[in-house]
Amino acid sequence: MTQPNTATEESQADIDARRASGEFVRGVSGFRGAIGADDFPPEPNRYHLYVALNCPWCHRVTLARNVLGLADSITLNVAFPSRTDADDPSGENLWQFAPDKVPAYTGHPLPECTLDTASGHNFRLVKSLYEREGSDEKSVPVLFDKQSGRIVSNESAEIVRMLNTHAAALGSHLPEHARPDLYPAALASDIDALNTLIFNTINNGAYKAGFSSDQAVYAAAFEQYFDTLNTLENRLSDGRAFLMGDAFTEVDLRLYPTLYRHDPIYYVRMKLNGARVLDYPNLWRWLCRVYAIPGVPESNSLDHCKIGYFGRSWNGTIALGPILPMGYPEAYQHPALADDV
Ligand SMILES: N[C@@H](CCC(=O)N[C@@H](CS)C(=O)NCC(=O)O)C(=O)O
Repeated sequence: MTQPNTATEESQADIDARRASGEFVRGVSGFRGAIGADDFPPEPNRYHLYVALNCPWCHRVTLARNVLGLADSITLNVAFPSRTDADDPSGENLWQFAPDKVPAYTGHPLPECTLDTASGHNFRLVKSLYEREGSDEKSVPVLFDKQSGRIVSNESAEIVRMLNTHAAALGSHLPEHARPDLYPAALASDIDALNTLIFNTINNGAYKAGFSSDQAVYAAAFEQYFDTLNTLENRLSDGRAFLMGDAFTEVDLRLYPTLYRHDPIYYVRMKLNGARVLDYPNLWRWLCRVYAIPGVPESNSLDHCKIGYFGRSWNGTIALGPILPMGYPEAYQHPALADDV
């Protein structure tokens, strides 16, 4: 069995036994093509992303697309936040394109949701994109080549990296001096090391806590999650703006989707109620600082996240809080809230 890249995926060893014992174990993405390889040259207006906004892995790629100035040259389709139900003829738990669907939570269709506008088949399900390639995978995000009609990649960590590497050739509207370099060579090994900690204890750790049905697994994930929040809080205590220093990099981009979801969703849904991000002054100001970067607020929707995470929870009702000190995501525009805690 190939050694997992621990910054991107978790060990698959004894996966059936671990899952049977109640541990949530995330599978590994099978499509690992790359823009820049022979069959996928970097060109403007050629590539497309299929995402669900409640998915934190998709959030990585919508963030990269926006902050790298690629929103005009890489098109995007957004699946409905709730997957198919048990009575769906094609099966349960499948990502669907259903822009007319009306969630009880909003009482109106979700403006971000779209049909499949890229494959030329107007597929109802993401699964159909994979079936065309003889695969039984069904996950999002999917980076798709509109010219060849093929899936390039379904691994968010690698999609973020290739968009950063080829941003100019892919048609970024940002001049180089105004475009962040998410993976500067000089910081590469430090970024990889911190990515590994954050992937295992925060990004995937949240699922290990919230989706595992074994108390010991949950407790270990809970402890590691808050240990890492403490580590990051201390790391930011020297006044640095971002995790690697003055510049926003990939490690900030990969931490943000989890902390953005923590107070309004994970605190309840993943039973990570040890503390709010608001209780960590440096981390709170960092979260607000990232939220203030052009393109970041538009990269996601808390409504989609709430419908996706709570709509499939124990009784399907959507948690409305927090309301104090104020509602979310408005609170992310108020770094000073941490002063009053
Ligand atoms: N390693 C993948 C994970 C993607 C993933 O797990 N996506 C979830 C949504 S949050 C999904 O579609 N799961 C359905 C499935 O895997 O069948 C990545 O980072 O892109």
